[in-house]
Amino acid sequence: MTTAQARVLRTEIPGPNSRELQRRRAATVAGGVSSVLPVYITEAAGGVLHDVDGNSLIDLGSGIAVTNVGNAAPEVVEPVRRQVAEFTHTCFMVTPYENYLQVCEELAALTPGDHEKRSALFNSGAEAVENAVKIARRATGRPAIVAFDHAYHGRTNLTMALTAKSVPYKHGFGPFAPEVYRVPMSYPARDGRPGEQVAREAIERIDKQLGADQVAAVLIEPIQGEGGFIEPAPGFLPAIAKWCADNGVLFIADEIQTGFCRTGAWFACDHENVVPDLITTAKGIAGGLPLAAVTGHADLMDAMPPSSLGGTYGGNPIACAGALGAIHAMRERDLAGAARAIGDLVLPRLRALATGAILDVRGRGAMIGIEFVKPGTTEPDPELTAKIAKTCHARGVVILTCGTYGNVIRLLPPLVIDHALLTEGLEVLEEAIREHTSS
Ligand code: PLZ
Repeated sequence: MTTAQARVLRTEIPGPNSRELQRRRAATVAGGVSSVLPVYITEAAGGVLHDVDGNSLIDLGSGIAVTNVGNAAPEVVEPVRRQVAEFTHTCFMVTPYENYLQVCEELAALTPGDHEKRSALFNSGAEAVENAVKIARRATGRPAIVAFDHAYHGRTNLTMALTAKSVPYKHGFGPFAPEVYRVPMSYPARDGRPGEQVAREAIERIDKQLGADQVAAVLIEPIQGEGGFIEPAPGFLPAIAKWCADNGVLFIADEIQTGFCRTGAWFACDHENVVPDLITTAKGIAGGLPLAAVTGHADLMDAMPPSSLGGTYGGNPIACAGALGAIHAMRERDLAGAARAIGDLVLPRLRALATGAILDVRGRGAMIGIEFVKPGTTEPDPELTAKIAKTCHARGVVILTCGTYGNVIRLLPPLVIDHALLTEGLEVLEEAIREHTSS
């Protein structure tokens, strides 16, 4: 394993071998599946990705907030290796095994709130969200689910309905699942309003257009991910959570992107002491192995009839071994602290970039966004954003964009990233921003 934590550029990016693979791909992989940066990876470790042309790229995306513990983290690799040699699969619904229980024990201990909890394990974030909605509807006997502007919850039929953005996620893929209602989200950089005020507007919308007694759950990302790294103004989440509690509506926190130390706490809800009734997790939970969970109040979760939840692979033992290793690494290496240190390093530097093309630099811990606009306006500038990202890619830094308007660059480095490497990646980004904004 090449573990050198350095950026090495031996060819242009993508190099000839990647371009050749990309040609092969076109003849066999479905056209609807895209890659941000078609550089084909052979190995990865910590915060570096090695490609088929001998280049090493700096990873500021963590495979979309997954490899929080670093790529191929030894704490994940070793237990996974052991598990895969012992047994690969039995199906927990057929003959169970202990590490599924251990993951649920960890989830009970780590997720917000000290109430008694139960968890069910699944394979993907979307599957966890689907199940949280199933559980909420069955537990309350109510049909409606409330979601927010800019929300992202997945690409399956129900989660497409819950996701806000049409292109590329939804357009032409309907009809969508019914009984999903959308309300305004607090977006401080654009609405400039106190959190409580936006929450009141959202609640009034629900009360007037729907009626609280029809609502099974309010589903929210405590900091929105794909929608633009939107951190609601203080007071917004607690006000929504309180209304839910007062009205017998379940508060579901989708912490699939924000969870597992990413924002400088185990979960983003922790920052405002919000305790969700149900929480969905995935991504960072297992250091790169596919695993997701719904965790919630014991009475809600246990109200589901026998055999009403499950799936062939949910809580696969290899993924559970990965999760236990990843959680161990997060705890032992204090990766929540590491995320805060990343925020402390990155945010001031980005905030010092004086350009009228930046509307906002925001973030918590190692979940950081830069929103680009036409200078002097609030008009989103997705073209500029794409150009900056492309320049970073060409120089060997993997950077992702997001946002309803496609105008946010987001940084999601592995939490174990070497600070010298992170700084080098940042310098590339800063230079790209300067080049494309100085006219
Ligand atoms: N909820 C908050 O961020 C996944 C998706 C990228 P899956 N986000 C990355 C893409 O374009 O498909 C996500 C999320 C939140 C749910 C999901 C869905 O998780 O594991 O991708 O199904």
